[in-house]
Amino acid sequence: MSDRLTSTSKFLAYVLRHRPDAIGITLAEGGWVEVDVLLAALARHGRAVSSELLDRLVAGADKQRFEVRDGRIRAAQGHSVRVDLHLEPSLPPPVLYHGTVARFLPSIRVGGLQSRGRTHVHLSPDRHTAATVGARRGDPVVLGIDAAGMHAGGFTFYRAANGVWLTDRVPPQWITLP
Ligand code: HQG
Repeated sequence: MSDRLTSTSKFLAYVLRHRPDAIGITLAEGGWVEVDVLLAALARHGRAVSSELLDRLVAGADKQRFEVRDGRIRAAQGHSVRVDLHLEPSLPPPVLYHGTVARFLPSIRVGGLQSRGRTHVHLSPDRHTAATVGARRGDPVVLGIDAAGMHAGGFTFYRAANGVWLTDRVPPQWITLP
């Protein structure tokens, strides 16, 4: 991605996940906003984005952060503002992965994985993706999650449009620590 695409993608993720008020918009049910309303608000706040650039961002191969449907757009996941994405509960693969860093392990050992500032804990379908997520914070550590066991134990899983798996929390007994 070009620098311009990357910085715009990050700013849009910030607005649509965390701070819609930063450009004076509110998110509708499901976290959606009209594309026209979004583009006008971005322009009003000195962050003009053309609809061509937005299309390239949404189609962008890298992270699929956004979903567009019926002239509306939303972040696929990662929210801290309270939104209900109306995702259907899904049967997870037997094992999922979580990328983190060593300094969090003592606390994860005790408290399990918690959603922290976001609405859900984020889990990856493969080790490589999890390592990339962990590497945002330092030397990555990949944890295995017994998703089959959790699911059998009554935990609900959701698959976001971009393949990220979401669940409310992961108690320590379901985590394989290094
Ligand atoms: C850690 C990116 C101590 C957890 C990625 C993580 C992802 C604990 C951090 C998405 C803990 C939360 C989400 C506990 C969890 N004690 N630390 N009990 N429980 N943690 O950013 O999963 O670029 O909210 O290990 O690709 O890192 O934004 O979650 O390190 O999909 O599109 O607390 O963000 O996507 O950090 O990343 P985050 P995450 P984007």
